[in-house]
Amino acid sequence: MRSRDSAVSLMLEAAQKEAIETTWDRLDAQLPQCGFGELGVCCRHCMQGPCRISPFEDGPQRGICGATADTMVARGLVRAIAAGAAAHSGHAKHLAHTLHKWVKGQAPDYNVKNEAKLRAVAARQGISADGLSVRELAAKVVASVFSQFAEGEEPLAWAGATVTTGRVEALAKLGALPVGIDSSIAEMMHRTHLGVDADPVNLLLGGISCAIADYTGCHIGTDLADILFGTPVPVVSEANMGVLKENSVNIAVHGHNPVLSEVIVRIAGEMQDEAKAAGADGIVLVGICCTGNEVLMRHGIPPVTHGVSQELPILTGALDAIVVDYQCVYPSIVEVARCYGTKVITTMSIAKIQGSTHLEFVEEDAAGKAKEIIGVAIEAFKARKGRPVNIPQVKSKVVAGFSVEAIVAALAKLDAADPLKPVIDNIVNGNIQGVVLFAGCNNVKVPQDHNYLVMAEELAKRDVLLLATGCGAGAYARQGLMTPEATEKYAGPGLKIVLTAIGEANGLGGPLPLVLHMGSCVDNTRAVDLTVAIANKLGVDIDKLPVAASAPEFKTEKAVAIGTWAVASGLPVHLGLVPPVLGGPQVTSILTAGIKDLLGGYFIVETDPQKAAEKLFAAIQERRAGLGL
Ligand code: BF8
Ligand code: SF4
Repeated sequence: MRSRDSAVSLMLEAAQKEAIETTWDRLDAQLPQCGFGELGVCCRHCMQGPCRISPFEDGPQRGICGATADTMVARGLVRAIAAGAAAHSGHAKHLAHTLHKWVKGQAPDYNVKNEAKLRAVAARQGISADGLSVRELAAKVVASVFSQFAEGEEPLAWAGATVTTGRVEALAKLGALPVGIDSSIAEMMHRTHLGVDADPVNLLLGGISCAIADYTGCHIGTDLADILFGTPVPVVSEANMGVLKENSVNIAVHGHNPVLSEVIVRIAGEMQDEAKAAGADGIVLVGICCTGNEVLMRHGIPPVTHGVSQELPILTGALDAIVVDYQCVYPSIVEVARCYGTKVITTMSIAKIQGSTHLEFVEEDAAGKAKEIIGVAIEAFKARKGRPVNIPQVKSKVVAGFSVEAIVAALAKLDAADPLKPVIDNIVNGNIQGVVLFAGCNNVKVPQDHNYLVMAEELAKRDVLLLATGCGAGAYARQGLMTPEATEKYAGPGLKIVLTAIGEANGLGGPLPLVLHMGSCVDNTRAVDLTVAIANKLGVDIDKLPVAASAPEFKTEKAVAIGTWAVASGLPVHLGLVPPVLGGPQVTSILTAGIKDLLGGYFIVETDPQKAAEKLFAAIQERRAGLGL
């Protein structure tokens, strides 16, 4: 089985019939994958290499420079964290520059859509708003953001202000509080160069520090997106390929940053008549990956697919354009698109793909660029009109939009004076056993969505409250688990009581969805905010709470960075694939055991999703016992 998603399975059959190569075919062509790489014991950090460490005693045990297996494994891992941090914080920096351009009057298509969030973020960061206009206050917030990237001398203020004081102290004790996002990334590149840091323990501590830099970038990304585009509130939509419409101009937005897609959403609304003039019923906008999450959360734009299956909506023959920004965009979409007349439009100077159409996006003329992009899609529709399409009639209802603000507002309907109290009371009385955040990607090595589904069903049955972000949220959206109906079907009795009480207090006439969609991958920080609020209210640190995270099908370096900061924040973190560390016994033991004594969090590696759910539930029970529950 390649996927649990029936739309994906149908499209894979079509791919086979039409001899279209997909990511699954390319995995097959790669097999068997390199055993040294899988264990993390190959190194190309200098031109004397590549060096490999033999898993057998009679083979080489050191690289040419003398690096051991643990050194190689640790260096590889922390470089992955640095790359993830560079990606997330590049995204955050892009938002900061957009807000900065608006401050300077150079980005007329943007605005501070959520002044309350701007004020809340400023207050949290100790920025006085006294006597300032919105623009002046935004300028101060932007300056504060830029200071987080620079070469500082103080620990990152945006991290310090958003976690518990206990976390700050625990990280400070380890010397793992970064002083600048960019400097932290650069330092990891320095330390992993030939002949610098060879101590695996020291490298891992550096990796944790860099992961905190990643967290800071993610948090900035979420804060600024909310300020510019609004904080999500619950929204009902649909997910999967059945949302495409034969006689509409179908446009997918793909990548991560809402800077472009937000404007496309607005301009698509304004260009419906132009689409109709071209003979279409209108424009249907859909999302892929985290750009899709961003526009689902804020506008109810339906996600069409995620991650590993991103080539497949093209095979419907109905997709007129895929507009991409950056991250997680497979270059192969251009090859598939060629066969179906779909236009792949790249928009960022740092992310081009040969064979695509490049329309460089600039914030100074965002609406103009969006019009140009949608115009290309309308032309593609005209060329496609009349050709047969193959749209799988598969789609699910999805209720998304659960920012912390939205969750607190929903809880306030139960207890206006003390909104967190109902959650805490129900954790104490056992109706809610704990909370698990599902994060991360799909990975072609796992049947798509399988681990997510097995684990959610098992944990829900055991009364665990489920949150999700990224392609994990996408999996649950496509599979119908973000609905009240899924709560009725899968939630254990205690969880059902709580989700129903909140839903009914909010006039939904039924429960909240089984899995709460908290947004894109940078929005994992929303889950941290919720956890920190609960920890602070209880007066305990995060590492005592019955809260855990899982990345059951993780893929990217960004996911490695997030997993590491989730551990650093004190959570047990499940990984559903084996990361390339097993060749380094010391590193493996630190990540799965030793780190628990230092930070409370640790990795649980378990490829069997049923066993993984049991292990996470056991971790939750251990913490409940620690709290005397
Ligand atoms: O940032 S979950 S495949 S799309 S990395 Fe990428 Fe992974 Fe999807 Fe979003 Ni996150
Ligand atoms: Fe080999 Fe050392 Fe160079 Fe890596 S850094 S390639 S282990 S010589």
